[in-house]
Amino acid sequence: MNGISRREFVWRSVAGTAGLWLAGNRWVHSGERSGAVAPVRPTDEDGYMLWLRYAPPAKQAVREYQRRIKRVCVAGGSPTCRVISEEIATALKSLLGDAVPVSNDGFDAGTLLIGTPATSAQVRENVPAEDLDRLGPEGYIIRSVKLKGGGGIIIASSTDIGALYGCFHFLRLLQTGQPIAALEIKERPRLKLRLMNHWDNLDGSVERGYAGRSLWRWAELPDKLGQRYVDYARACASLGLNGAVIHNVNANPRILTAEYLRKVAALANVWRPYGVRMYLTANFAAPVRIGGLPTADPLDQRVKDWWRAKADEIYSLIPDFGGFLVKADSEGQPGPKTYGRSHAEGANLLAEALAPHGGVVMWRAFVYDHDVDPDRVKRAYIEFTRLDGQFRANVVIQIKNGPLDFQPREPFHPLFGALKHTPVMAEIQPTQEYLGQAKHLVYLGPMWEEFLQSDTYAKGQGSTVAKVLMGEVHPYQLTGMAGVVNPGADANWCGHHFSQANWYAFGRLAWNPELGAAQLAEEWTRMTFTNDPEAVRTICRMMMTSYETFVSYTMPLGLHHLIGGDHYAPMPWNDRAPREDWTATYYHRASEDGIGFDRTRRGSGAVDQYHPPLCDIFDDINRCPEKFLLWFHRCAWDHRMKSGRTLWEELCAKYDEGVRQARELQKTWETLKGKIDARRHREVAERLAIQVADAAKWRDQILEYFARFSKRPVPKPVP
Ligand code: GCW
Repeated sequence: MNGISRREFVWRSVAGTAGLWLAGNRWVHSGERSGAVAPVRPTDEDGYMLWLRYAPPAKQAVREYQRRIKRVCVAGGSPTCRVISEEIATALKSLLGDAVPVSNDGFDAGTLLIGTPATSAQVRENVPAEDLDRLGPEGYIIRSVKLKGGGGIIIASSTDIGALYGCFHFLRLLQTGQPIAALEIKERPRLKLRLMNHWDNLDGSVERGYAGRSLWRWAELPDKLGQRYVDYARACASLGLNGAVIHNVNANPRILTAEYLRKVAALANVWRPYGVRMYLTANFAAPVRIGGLPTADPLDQRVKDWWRAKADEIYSLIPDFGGFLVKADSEGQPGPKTYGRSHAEGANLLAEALAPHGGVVMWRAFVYDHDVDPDRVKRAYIEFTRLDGQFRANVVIQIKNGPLDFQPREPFHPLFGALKHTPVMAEIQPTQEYLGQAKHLVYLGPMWEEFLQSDTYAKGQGSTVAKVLMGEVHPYQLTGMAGVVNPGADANWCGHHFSQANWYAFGRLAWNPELGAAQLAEEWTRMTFTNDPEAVRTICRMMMTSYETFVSYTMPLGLHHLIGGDHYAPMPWNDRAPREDWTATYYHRASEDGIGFDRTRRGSGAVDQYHPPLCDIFDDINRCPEKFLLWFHRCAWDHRMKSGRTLWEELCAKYDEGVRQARELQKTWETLKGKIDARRHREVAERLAIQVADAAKWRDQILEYFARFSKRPVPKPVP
């Protein structure tokens, strides 16, 4: 971090919260400018601190916290306990204005005690071990207790990592100004695997990365380990994320060589105290490419032995290695099909090698070979439902939220709920590949909420995707959520300051997929920007409308894939690509008769991959939700919409509305000038200007193109 200590960095960069001034080395509320120290203008922030700025909330809340937290006791001496002590000391000093003593014993009135039954008699006395056991190794309890002369607070877990999660939860309460007088919080993660997925390459580039180069400096590893690796782990742990796949799914097999494994192990050592476990992507052809074998056939004994030895080697360096993520037989990646073997045979090969060490295989369902079905979105379902029950117990199928590819809006992937005997986990994409990348302000919380709350009807009403993921619909032993994430080497990690919210929301949803997008937006805003109630309301409103706004000006009414190679700009005319299903015309099929992909029973029949009554609803043009209309239906341009308008008129209106809403975002942001620090305000404003211009481009180019088919005039856009 440019040679400054983290503590110093906190002071330098945390300023700028509404109503707060950094006076010398201390936060003061405006109006409380003591004569001794001259007030300083809010300092610019670069966004590096993410949601861990620890800026004080409202004065009244700070006073309450000062009264209740006089000292901290972190029981235990493990590296994780040291991490807890350091985090809590930094945070409390920043939040409360004065250092709070942190030690490893003592529990009297005014103490915040953090520990486990193994490390603290007071935890044993006040928090029954059975209660903690019920919450599992990563769960925790935060409880107010009465003590002689006042109260105390206990953060307890059965493990140090659980205590760290509890500690971050507690700090979130303080950062967002919540009361802490009578705490009784019990938390446990609803999913086991909560993983960052980086598509980072060994040359430092990032596939679909929009925030600079890769965070992993391969040339410097394993010798040089900067503070940024630590801060990465802090950010992950603060959300409850417990692992990272650090290498692209388009995997270079060299990551599995001894040279790279040493580098990987060094990172794993940094992250271990934070509970962030290391995972790698495996190139299926590695036995040939780096092992010198003539084949990678999963049933060949030499291949089995090679993977077994490779797994042993990895675990000798990284004893808590998590496992492999595999993209096989997809977009040119090698896989078992080359040898006439199935995805199950491929996955089981790796699973057998990892099983003795407790590792897992996350096998991606992102496959779409055209010999399977003419409709791309049907292919993965067909391939994987055939194999249900054939996977080893330590295999989990990783499925993108929708059946195509992270489009602005897709119905949920029909594989959710369809696999009874094979655990599944969700893959979502905070990196915004198709959602404005790091240029557009698009908060994906509402999109993911829509996805997670979708009812699959797999076991009758209420079988939401969230419940499927939690193993409550089919009893999965493995559960999880992965995010194709956005941090890179940019100062603010994510390119756009608001893209940080997508990392944040993903992490929190991986902890509990039933959390609401609005709540997460508010938490993030308060911690990242300000606790000023009016500003919080304004920012949250912007965030909550931004997703629908983006859909409106890019691909409303179920349109999808209206892009070209960069996945950013409109390209509905794109009809040439190495594969037909990489064009835009394959999907929208616009002609003089109408527009849309017929996936009804008269068309590709994709509707029947959904459980009743969904298949019937999607199949019926009058009942299909209009947001999915052109995904499932081919409609005449004069098709009558619920609004009374024709489809063409509705399309024009949607695009125009999107542009207007984008302008609204920009205008609203202007009202926040002075309420947050100038630098972040300006940087967001610059991007909003790009967004507004792009939104108009999307509208104009798409409508002009479709007008050639509809033969109807494009209404004059609202200026
Ligand atoms: O979304 C598409 C991307 C590819 C990516 C692929 C995948 C890593 O455009 O860049 O490759 O999906 O998910 O495998």
